[in-house]
Amino acid sequence: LLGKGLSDFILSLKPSKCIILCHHNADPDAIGSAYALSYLFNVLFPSMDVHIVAPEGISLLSSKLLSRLPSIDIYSDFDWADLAVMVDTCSFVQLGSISDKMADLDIPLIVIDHHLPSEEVKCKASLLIVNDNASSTAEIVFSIFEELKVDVNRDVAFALLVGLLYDSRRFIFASSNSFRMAAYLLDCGVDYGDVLNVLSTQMDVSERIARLKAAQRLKILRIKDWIIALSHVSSFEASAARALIDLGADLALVVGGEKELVRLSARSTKRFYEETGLHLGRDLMEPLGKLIHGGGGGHATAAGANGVGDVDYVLKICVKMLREKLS
Ligand SMILES: [Mn+2]
Repeated sequence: LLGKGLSDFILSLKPSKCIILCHHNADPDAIGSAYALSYLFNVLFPSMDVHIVAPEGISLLSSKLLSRLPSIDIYSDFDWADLAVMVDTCSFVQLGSISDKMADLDIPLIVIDHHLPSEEVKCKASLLIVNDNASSTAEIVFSIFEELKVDVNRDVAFALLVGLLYDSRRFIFASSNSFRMAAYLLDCGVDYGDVLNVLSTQMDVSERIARLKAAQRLKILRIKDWIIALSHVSSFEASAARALIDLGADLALVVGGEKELVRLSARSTKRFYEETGLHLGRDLMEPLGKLIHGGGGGHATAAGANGVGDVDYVLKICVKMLREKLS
């Protein structure tokens, strides 16, 4: 039993100061989970001091989440503690500036995560609460509340639901347990619209203009049954390529950069990769990078290259290679 193990372990230690550690650029799952845990610890161990430590800062969405919660200090370092709890963080490297300090520190360490811990963390941890089937760390933390029969208040419910939605990518990676948890948290009085609001981001104006320009300058090419979209922008070529995929292209090639130095960003749908076997990094961007006296590479459906040449030249070579590969 996760929760019982956790509370028994802490009770046996009688710590006076606990730090809850979050990974670099802590995301809403890490921060939501840390917030909920600090609440839980305050209820269960009122004499224990609890500090949330995010050594490499928190993400923009996390600060939006925090602005909706009762004010709580987030520290960037700590001088002393006699218990450490690492949330949503599976290696010490993710702790950035305090990673060495943590690796050398000799205090009990509890790890709560939905990623499998690194060997180093596994060796160091006194207690591992890890479930890689959980959608999020928030889901694990919620199960601890449930098991220990500690009521979540509306703020904790809000923080956990934001964490769950963020990491499950709004229920794309979710189990029946995730839905049960969400239903329970909504019944605590959380407004679902508010949760979605925290997670919605307005894209930067220059990025939106780049995407629109990519659409305006679009050339459409059919190779067999595939729709290929070609375009160029001065910056945000990767975002523009993603946007063209959203518009309906099977493959998008967008050149970015000024004058002779160019960057090419390629994106394809999963279906394009599955049916053609064309790996954008290996089959297209790597050889292209060499041809344009630069470099290239990447993943199967997302890759890039940079080098020398103008927009038309680079796209022409790329399309020629594409025709050869697809025929
Ligand atoms: Mn997570």
